[in-house]
Amino acid sequence: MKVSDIKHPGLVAWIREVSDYCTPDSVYVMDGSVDEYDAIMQKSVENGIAIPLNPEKKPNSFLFRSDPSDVARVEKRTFIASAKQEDAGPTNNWIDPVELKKTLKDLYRGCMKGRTMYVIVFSMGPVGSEFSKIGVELTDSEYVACNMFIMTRVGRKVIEELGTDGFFIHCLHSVGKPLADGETDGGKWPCAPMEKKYIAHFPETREIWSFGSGYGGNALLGKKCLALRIATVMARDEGWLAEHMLILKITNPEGRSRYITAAFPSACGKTNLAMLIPTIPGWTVHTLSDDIAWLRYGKDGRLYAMSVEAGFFGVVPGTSMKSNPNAMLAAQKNTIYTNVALTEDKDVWWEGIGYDAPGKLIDWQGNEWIQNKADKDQKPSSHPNSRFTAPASQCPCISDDWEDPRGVPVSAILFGGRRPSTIPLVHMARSWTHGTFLGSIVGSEITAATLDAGSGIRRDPMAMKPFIGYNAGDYFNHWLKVGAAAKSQDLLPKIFYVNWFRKTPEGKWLWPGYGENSRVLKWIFECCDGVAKTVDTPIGIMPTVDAIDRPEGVSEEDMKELLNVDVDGWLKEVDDIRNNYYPTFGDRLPRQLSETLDELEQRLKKAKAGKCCCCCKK
Ligand code: GTP
Ligand code: SPV
Ligand code: MN
Repeated sequence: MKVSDIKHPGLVAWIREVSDYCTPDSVYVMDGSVDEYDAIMQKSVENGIAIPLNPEKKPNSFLFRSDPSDVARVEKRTFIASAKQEDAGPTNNWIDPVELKKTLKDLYRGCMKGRTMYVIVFSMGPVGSEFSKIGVELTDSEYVACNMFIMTRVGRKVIEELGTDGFFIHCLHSVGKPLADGETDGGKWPCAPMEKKYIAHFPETREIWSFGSGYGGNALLGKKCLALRIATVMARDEGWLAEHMLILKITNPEGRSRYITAAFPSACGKTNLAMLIPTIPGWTVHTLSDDIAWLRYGKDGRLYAMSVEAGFFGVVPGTSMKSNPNAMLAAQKNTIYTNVALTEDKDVWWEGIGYDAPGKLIDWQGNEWIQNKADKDQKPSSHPNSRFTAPASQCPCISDDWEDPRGVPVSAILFGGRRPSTIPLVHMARSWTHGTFLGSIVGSEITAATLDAGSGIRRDPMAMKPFIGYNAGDYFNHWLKVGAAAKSQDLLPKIFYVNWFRKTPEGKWLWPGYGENSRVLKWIFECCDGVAKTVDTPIGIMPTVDAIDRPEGVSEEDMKELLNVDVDGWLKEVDDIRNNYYPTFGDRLPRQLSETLDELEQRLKKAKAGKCCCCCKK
């Protein structure tokens, strides 16, 4: 399509302004057709950036290898440029928006020379849903254009929906590598050096300016930039929630379903839980989203979650027919692989795929790689953050209502992270406020190798630390306000804190995880029905030791350990929250949260003194 096919004067003017400034060789408006996708991908193949995979093994699929400096989101180079610094808050990098725009304009001048500028008109959420948001990404990257085609709804139908004066979020992106006359990428992934990368958000004007990175959430601007950072700001203003959550449907043996959302930090198991195959007979799970959910009240007063993406950008290493067959099957065709290894017969391979490397490989950096199991220090063939991009519709367990424009009514919200100790397998909040408190203290324990002086835990509130587009204290307050706006507290989802990552002192998993997590989902389902076996404890409502059937390999002792209330561990936790964590929010921290912390401490102290009224089963 051509720019003259667009009937929205505001959009046309912006496209002209950007193309005059960034000086691409040509401008191309995506219509969203498959032929167009093929043609754009072909261009990457000709540039040597994309490698077509064996059509008998992975039909219509391609491998990209990025630059070693451009392999993941870069939080250090991500900015919330609100007019006032205090509105960006303690969890964000801030630069004055006027200054940042000036810096970026200098970088953007002429930055698309030698390239095509793609106009991607996209919808986050099903096209036509009153809850969806339209964005327009202008990018000089074929990789981004093809990924956006899979991850979002793109092209003609969205352009029609936008009409002549519809609102859209301006998303500007450049890889930051202009080409000299006659120069090509020559097989080298284009990007700018780290100090020139900027992932910039202007929340008041709902704009995103990204420069210098072509990878993932830095460049596919519909995902973390729009559907989380900018969306959190819109959600605050409009009374809803934009969250880093999967959405799943779980159905019991009688055929009754409930919807559950879950927020875990990056690389902590959302894709795996969303596509889980229950090990308990008669239960099934279907997927609606593996990363992002938008939640708002329906007319019936219940909270509804809408899936906003159209594809999965999933972590590859560790994915196998054993750990996540649904993800494996979703990524068999029409898939983009990034930074995995290539086999001699042009298939892909990675660590944890479930079988040995077949012969000589080319690793993610383009070097020959032969598996040597004796060498425990061998560098992996695939980058730990290598990813697959696959259409959600190809997932065998996709839920038939995943594109419902109203979303689905949520029964339970789960928070979780990697916590080798202290946090039990599961506990339930007493109320929405208590649940908001639990979300606010989510953390993932980090290894000794990671530099994070102090507690050894990276707090990641609601799994949203890198994605809250405004002051995190205000965000907590917004959560409380949404809860208080419920027609009745009984209509609200119940909130749970889960932890699949408990370890023994020897460092072995105490809980097998993956499909076995269905046992915990069953207990959560029963809690929603009001029939679960529960016990009141100082930290919240927990399963009795016999409430959850034990998986093979988990002894009764293990189960007791998994469900134990570690009073001393929790008192340390309280101490860390009170002294190191909550003070970072200053006077923006809602009073209800510090009161909930006080209450928790009192309950724990009572239990320690042996005066606990409720749980002391030990
Ligand atoms: P993002 O896409 O980065 O947001 O990640 P995610 O939250 O979707 O994480 P994902 O499901 O891709 O899992 C990340 C890693 O955690 C993989 O290596 C998984 O194998 C591992 N993992 C997932 N679920 C479990 C579990 O229940 N137990 C254990 N031990 N590991 C798990
Ligand atoms: C995450 O980091 O949470 C992801 C990958 O889902 S990215 O899209 O790169 O943000
Ligand atoms: Mn994610």
